[in-house]
Amino acid sequence: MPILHGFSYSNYYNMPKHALLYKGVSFEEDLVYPSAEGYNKLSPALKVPSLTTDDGHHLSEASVLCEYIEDVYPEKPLFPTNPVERNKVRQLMHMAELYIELPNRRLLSYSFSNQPAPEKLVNEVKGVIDRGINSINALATFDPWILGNDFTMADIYLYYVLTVADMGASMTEVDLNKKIPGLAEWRAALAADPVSQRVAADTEANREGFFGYIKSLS
Ligand SMILES: N[C@@H](CCC(=O)N[C@@H](CS)C(=O)NCC(=O)O)C(=O)O
Repeated sequence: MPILHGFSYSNYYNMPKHALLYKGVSFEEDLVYPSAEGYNKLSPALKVPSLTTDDGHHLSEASVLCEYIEDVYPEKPLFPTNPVERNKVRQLMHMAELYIELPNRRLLSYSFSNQPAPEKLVNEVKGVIDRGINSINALATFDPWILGNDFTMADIYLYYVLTVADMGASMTEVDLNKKIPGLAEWRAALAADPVSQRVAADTEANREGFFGYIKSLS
């Protein structure tokens, strides 16, 4: 049985977790924070999530785990078979990560400590998010899923990226729901899914543990 390492408050952890749950794969969860002794053996970059495969190999980086899960558990596919469509899914995942997740992530420490972020930083972040908005508007149909009829890994990826975008939004004042037509309805539909609800409940259950971990670092 594969073991998913990390903690539920991590939006990156929740991406492969949602994929495993969606596909009905049995897996173990190992609650671990990146500063744990020996974690570098699971993730050389000391990032959550990481995964130990059935045969004992350690993999890390959320998008890589998502691809691995698809390769090893092809039932209930989350990537199309057509190469162009398959790459559109990957394109959307990359764009969501590079232009929505990562800029907003630069504001997380300010959000966690309730401190205002420097204006220069907020402006830099907003510039990158604009690219993300244009990219998603160019590719997504939200009809009903991001790329059309089939629910894909891009749906899972963007859904959890938005968790961090929500935290950044208090500082950037960028309302993605207004800037990306269809996003709010799509997000509500996905939030109602039992897998999303299970992941959300686990995230909430880890809130105290996660903030205790953050406190222990300072
Ligand atoms: N590129 C990594 C990023 C994952 C990431 O940033 N995870 C956070 C938790 S949400 C983490 O481990 N942070 C610890 C740190 O940066 O030291 C991935 O795709 O898995």
